[in-house]
Amino acid sequence: MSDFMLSDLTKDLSEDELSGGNIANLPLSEPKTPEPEGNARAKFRTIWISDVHLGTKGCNADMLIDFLDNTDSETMYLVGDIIDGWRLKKKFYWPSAHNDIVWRILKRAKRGTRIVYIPGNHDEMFRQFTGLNFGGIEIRRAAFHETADGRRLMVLHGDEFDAVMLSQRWLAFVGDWAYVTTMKLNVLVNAIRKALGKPYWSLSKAAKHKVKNAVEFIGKYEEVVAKAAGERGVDGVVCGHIHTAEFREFEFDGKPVEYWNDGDWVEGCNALVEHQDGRMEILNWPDIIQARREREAEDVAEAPGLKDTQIKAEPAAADGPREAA
Ligand SMILES: [Mn+2]
Repeated sequence: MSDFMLSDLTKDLSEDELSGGNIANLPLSEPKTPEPEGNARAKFRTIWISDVHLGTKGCNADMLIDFLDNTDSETMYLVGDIIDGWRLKKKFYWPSAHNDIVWRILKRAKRGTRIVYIPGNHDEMFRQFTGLNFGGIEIRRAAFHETADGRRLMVLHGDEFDAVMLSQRWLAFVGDWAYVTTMKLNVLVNAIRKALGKPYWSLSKAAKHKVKNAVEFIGKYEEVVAKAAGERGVDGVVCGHIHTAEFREFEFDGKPVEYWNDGDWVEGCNALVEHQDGRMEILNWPDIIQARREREAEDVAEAPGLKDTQIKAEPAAADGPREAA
C-alpha cells in the first residue's frame, strides 16, 4: 500500500479546487487492526455499499470492518458519501478504524476486485477525478452494471435528484435536522446497548417507518429515481444517498423497473449484494453478526471446533410492504 497515498489524489490542486482542503492530508498508514488471516469470506459476484461517512462520529466503522473482513466479490461499487468531506472540513476527525477501512478497500483492489467509486455529494471533491483510476479504483460519475442474468442496472449516488425533489425541500431540511439528531442519539443508544451486551439496534430505521413525512419523502424519492431509470431504458437502478435500504419494483411504459437502495453504514449498516446467479439481496449486517454470535455460542456449547461459516441473510424485504402515503 505504500505506493498509494490519498494525498496523491489531490496534490496538484489549489485550496479552492479541493473545496475540502485537509482531505489531501489524511494520514494513510498500515492498519491498526489487520485483516484476519484465512477468514471464510462469503463470495458474491457484486457488492454495493454507500453512505459510509468516514470522518464523522456517525460512521459505524467496526461494523463495516467486520463486513469487509467476512465478504468478497468480483466487483465492488462504492456508491458515494464514502468520505464525508463536508464534516471533515468543519472538524477534522480521522480515527484509526477509518484508516483501516480505506486500507482494506485499497487492499481489495490489489487482490483483484474491480472497484468502482462513484462519489456522492459529501465526497463530491472526488467527482473532478471522474474517468481516472487510482490505486486500482476507477472513479466514475455513474456506472452501468450487467447482472449475471443479463439485467442492466444504472448505478449512481442519488443526490442528482435533489433538485427534482425541490417541492419536498422543506421535508429534506426537516429530514436532515432529524437525521443529525437521531444519528447522535443512535450512537449513544448503541453505546449503552453494547455495554449491556445487547445487539445493535437502528433508531432511525424504527423512526423512519413511523414518521409519516419521512416515509412520504422517501417513497417519492424512490419513485423519482426509478422513473429516471425507466426513461433511460435500463432494467433498474442502484443508489444510496437517503440512507434507507430498500427494494421496490416500479413500472415504466409497461416495463418493470427495479429500485435498489444499498442503505448506509451510519445506522442501518446495510450492503446490497448480487449472488453468482444474478439474484440480488440487501444484507442487514447487524442481524448477520447477531446470528453468527448465536451460532458460535451454540457451537461452543454443543460441538467445539465445528463452525458453520456460512453467512445466512434474510432479504431486507422483511420490513414488509410500505404503507401508502
Ligand atoms: Mn448523499
